[in-house]
Amino acid sequence: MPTYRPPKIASSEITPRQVYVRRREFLGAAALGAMALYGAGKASAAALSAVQSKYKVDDKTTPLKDVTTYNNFYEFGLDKGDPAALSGDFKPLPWTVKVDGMVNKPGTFDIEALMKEFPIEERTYRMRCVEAWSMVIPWDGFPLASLLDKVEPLGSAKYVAFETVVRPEEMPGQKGLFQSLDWPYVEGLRLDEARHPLTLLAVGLYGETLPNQNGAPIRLVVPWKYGFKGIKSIVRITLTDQQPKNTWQVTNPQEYGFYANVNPAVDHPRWSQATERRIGESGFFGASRHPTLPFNGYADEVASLYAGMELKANF
Ligand SMILES: Nc1nc2c(c(=O)[nH]1)N[C@H]1C(S)=C(S)[C@@H](COP(=O)(O)O)O[C@H]1N2
Ligand SMILES: [Mo]
Repeated sequence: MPTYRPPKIASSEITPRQVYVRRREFLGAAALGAMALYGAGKASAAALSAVQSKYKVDDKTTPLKDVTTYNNFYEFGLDKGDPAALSGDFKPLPWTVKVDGMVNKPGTFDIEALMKEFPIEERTYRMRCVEAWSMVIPWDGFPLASLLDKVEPLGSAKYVAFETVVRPEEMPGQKGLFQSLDWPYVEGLRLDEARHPLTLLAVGLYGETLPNQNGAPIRLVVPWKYGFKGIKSIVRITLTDQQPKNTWQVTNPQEYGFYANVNPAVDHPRWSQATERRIGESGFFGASRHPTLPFNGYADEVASLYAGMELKANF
């Protein structure tokens, strides 16, 4: 029952008065309670023993404080500060991920067991949001390919579909007075993209388990694509021969596509994608801007996946 659909634009770009007023009503006293809990949630972050990986960009990493307080996670609200402030009630453990569909060995896997089974690597990736800001984040995780190998995709599988948990009792954005997106949040990759060695299932950042606001306990990281492909708090992964739906394309197909490869040559209909604001860096004229690179700087590794494809049409 979507009672209210926001305009086809992120709240960071505009906050219509209607949304703003309803947000304030809905936050009310509950927000204060959640903020207190946030302190407790942070204290529960556990150290990870990760091995350094060769995947490491030289850019200065974004301060932890920015990585954990400037977030997009609409299940917890529309503003950048909402996920940190309102995710204190969320319980990331215990957790299982169901992997099913076109595979030989479907299964439901305990996340803590997977973290013991697969070596955890630390990889510093450039991350680029479709809203023209970016961060540089040291993620801890294992390649999605490791999990896919375990379930043995059938030869006929062509895509991988992902689904976020639905828990309105713990995720205030899922039961707000307004409906921002259709839940669950869903995403998808082509199977060759999913198997690419850069594609990571992150379970931590900066050497500690993932904070709730960053997608605890397990989220996708695909560094050559816009940030929205990085679906958080994953409960299901399904191998399929049909191109999966993805939440932002469903919400606004004119502006967001399936591929979402970072491309400075293809502007968003309402803003340029040529440069990006690097969060946590400030310059004399405000946050410093960096040129946006094709495939977010990962062209050498991934451009061949799209050989012969018209990238303007397949945005
Ligand atoms: N389930 C879910 N996953 C999500 C989102 C969301 O709203 N819900 N936002 C996406 C967007 S737009 C971005 S930019 C990244 C932000 O990840 P970060 O907060 O860890 O930087 O998460 C992505 N994954
Ligand atoms: Mo984003």
